[in-house]
Amino acid sequence: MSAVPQLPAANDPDELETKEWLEALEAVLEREGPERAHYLLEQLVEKARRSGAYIPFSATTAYINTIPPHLEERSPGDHALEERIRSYCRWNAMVMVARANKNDDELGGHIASFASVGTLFGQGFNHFWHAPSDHHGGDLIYFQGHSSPGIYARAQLEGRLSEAQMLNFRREVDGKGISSYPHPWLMPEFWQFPTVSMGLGPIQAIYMARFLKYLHARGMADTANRKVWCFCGDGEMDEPESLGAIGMAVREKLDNLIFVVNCNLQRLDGPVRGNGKIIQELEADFRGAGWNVIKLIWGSYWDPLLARDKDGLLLRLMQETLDGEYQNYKANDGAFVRKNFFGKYPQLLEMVSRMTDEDIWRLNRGGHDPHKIYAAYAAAMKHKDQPTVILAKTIKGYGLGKQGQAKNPTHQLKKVDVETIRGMRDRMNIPIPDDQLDKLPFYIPAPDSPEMKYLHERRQALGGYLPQRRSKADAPPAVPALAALDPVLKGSEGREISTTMAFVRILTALLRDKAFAKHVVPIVPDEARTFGMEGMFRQLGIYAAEGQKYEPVDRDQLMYYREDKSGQILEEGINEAGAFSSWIAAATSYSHSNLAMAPFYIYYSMFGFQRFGDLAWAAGDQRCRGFLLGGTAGRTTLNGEGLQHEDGHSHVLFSVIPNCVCYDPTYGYELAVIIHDGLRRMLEAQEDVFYYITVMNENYEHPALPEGAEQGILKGMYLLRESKSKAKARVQLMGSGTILREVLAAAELLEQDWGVAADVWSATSFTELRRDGLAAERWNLLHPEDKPRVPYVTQCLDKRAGPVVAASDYIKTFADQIRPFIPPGRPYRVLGTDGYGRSDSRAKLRYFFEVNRHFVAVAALKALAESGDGKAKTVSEAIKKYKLDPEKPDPTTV
Ligand SMILES: Cc1ncc(C[n+]2csc(CCOP(=O)(O)OP(=O)(O)O)c2C)c(N)n1
Ligand SMILES: [Mg+2]
Repeated sequence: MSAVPQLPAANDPDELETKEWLEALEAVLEREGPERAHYLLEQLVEKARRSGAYIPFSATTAYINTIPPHLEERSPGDHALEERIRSYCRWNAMVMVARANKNDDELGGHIASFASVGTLFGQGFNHFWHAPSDHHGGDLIYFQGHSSPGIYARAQLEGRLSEAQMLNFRREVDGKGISSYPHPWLMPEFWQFPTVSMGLGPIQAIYMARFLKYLHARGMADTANRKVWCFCGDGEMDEPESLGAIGMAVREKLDNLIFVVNCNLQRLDGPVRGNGKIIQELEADFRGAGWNVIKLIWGSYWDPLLARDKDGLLLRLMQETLDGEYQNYKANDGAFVRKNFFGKYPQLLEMVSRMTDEDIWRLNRGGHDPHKIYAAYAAAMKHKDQPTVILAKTIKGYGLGKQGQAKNPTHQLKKVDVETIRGMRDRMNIPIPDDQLDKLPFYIPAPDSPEMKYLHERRQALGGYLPQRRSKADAPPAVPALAALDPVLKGSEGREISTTMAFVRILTALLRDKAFAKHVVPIVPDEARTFGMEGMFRQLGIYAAEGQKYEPVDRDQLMYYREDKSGQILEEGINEAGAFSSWIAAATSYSHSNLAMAPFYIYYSMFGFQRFGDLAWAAGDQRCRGFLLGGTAGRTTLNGEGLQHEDGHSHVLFSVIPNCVCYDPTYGYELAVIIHDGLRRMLEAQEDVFYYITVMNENYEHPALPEGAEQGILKGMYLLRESKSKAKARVQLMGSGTILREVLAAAELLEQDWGVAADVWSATSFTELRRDGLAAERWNLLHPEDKPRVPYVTQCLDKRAGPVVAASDYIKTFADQIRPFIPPGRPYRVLGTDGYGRSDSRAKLRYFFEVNRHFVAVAALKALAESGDGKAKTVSEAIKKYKLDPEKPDPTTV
């Protein structure tokens, strides 16, 4: 059969002429090959266009396999044994889910999705996916999350999971079970990539493939033969993240990336595109973006029919038939398909007249045909300069019979009836006798059976078992000593700088350490100039796979925009989700490439968590190690940018991620101590934490590191200003970020204007303070008779008298976190920036949000009045003196 689909036009005015052209093409194809044919066609189209013909672009091809049978590479495997292994995996996956749901514990799980993707996985495991070994860095596989039961089933066959673990599917609390979906947090030696929040797998896989190229280009690792495979559902492709970065994969020529979309035509509720064709739609999306698209629609049983389809009528029917109809066929039987599919054209009914209903039922889909899958994978492996997507047509609930196959509710099927179980056993030839079927036993062949030997042989040939995850890098780089950051620790020496500038200085200092420098990965989303990092363009170079093929406009300047094949900076453009995915790839490099890196992703804090929150959660799950710098942070510190820029809550949002360490520092030395300790924890101690640190753009003078402050900085608070006043009335003021400076000013006012002694604490992290307090409180609850542990906040404040007032540039919830740990009987008053931001000067905004020095002072006086050390009248006087309007609107309402 020719490689060119010969779909007849509906109304062909001159069939003979058409035939002649097609024959001419056929001749070229035969004698000179497809490349020449392609060239001639392009010339024809070009000529027609230039002569004024309107030729609309079509990104789709006929609804048949991209690879014609005669070009299929044959699998060298033992097909019969592979089929046995696949059947055992399908069976055991079903058993695992069904048994987990035998009781009424509602544990859940999915059978139908793995049933559809099982053959696609099987071929990967048997022939394509390398485990990390001495000869290979290991391929990276993003498994479709909710098909995890099938991955477990295979690991059980391989002897990597015990029956007890399988029986404890989704029962993790006692430590014996296995997780619902791929979660590195819960199974750190097994799963690599959390994929089950749909769309996050595809975008991460793209950036991972690019990161492997980056490591290679920089000479950090040999990744030339490593591939990234991403399996996703056809329903999943509706997530914006799934398709959002496919253009980048083309620009970067990611031929190490293979997407496999499991096109079972269904999602959770029903068909993905009942009225259309998802494969055609995705073909257009990917082909239009420039991907190599391999459609894997029909299985081998169709080949003879298609070969006989000389006039293209079968092809036409395939094209006309909607996904809703295709789904319906597979939920019925051969007779139904004969009547409703072939029956649409008498010639086609005739074509299949000698086939039995069983024969018709056996006409398989490409995604269930191991030969066709092998051919598609082999072609994808060889393809150069483009990423490949394989659009594989499958059947949801494949093999689940009348109860589950291609039915709309099949996604959630977890309790299988006796008929289904018996049917599966028979269809898959599982050697379990009738009288044991109700026990739903797993089936594991004997260790010396041909199947088991083959299974292990195949994995040994590919370097070991998958999935597997590395928890530590073998040789992380030595972190420079804290003294390396002296330029920042010493203070700004009279100059006014921002913490963002201090950060850039810290980065610069780290880059001076030759051995360490190459591990630093600066990542920016088109915001380097905002943060004063443009100097690094020239110094480090911007990674560009093709180097710089043009003369940059600013070439004559010191800090010109330098792109380089081995550039170190990842400049991601206006794409926070992509830049964050890039950071994840770098922050998990210790695991996937045995190479510890120190990624610093700096971005507008407002376009942080609230933009990529679910990816941040996935970053925690996969034990990322790296720094996130929320730049130009704070509701009133980034003054002019207004409502959609001014961040007053990112700290609250990040505080929900258990392994994300959060800081809101004020001074360069605080930042230096925090970053240095972060490097120590993440690179040297290899702790599975990552950091969220806010940096600001307000300029002021920075003092030098006070002696002995390091521990307090890291724990979350330290005494910054001790009042020399002998006054009886005393307050404890706390502040973070730039608002700490308002707090310091308030302390002066309190002493000068009201004779109140004010100690000031720099609260580098209300979040870490709360975590410390909660841990102590929890321990005390469970050890009621032991000496109680005292939260760090309590320890600090116990030593000093007076009510406590805290202020930050974030919503009140942020500082309020430590309320339970304020020593008993001490009033605690919190100031924060609740409400929508708006543009104005910092001074105006701080008045508006009631976090300026005057409000801090008034709040302190009010707290003193309440605790009996002051008078309400003094508060009124202060309000008047500082010209605070008592009737001003509540900032949360305007
Ligand atoms: C972001 C997100 N939204 C919703 C879900 C819940 N969910 C899990 S599987 C599924 C349907 C998946 O359909 P498809 O991608 O076609 O995969 P299939 O099971 O058909 O292979 C849904 C809605 C999820 N896991 N993630
Ligand atoms: Mg689907």
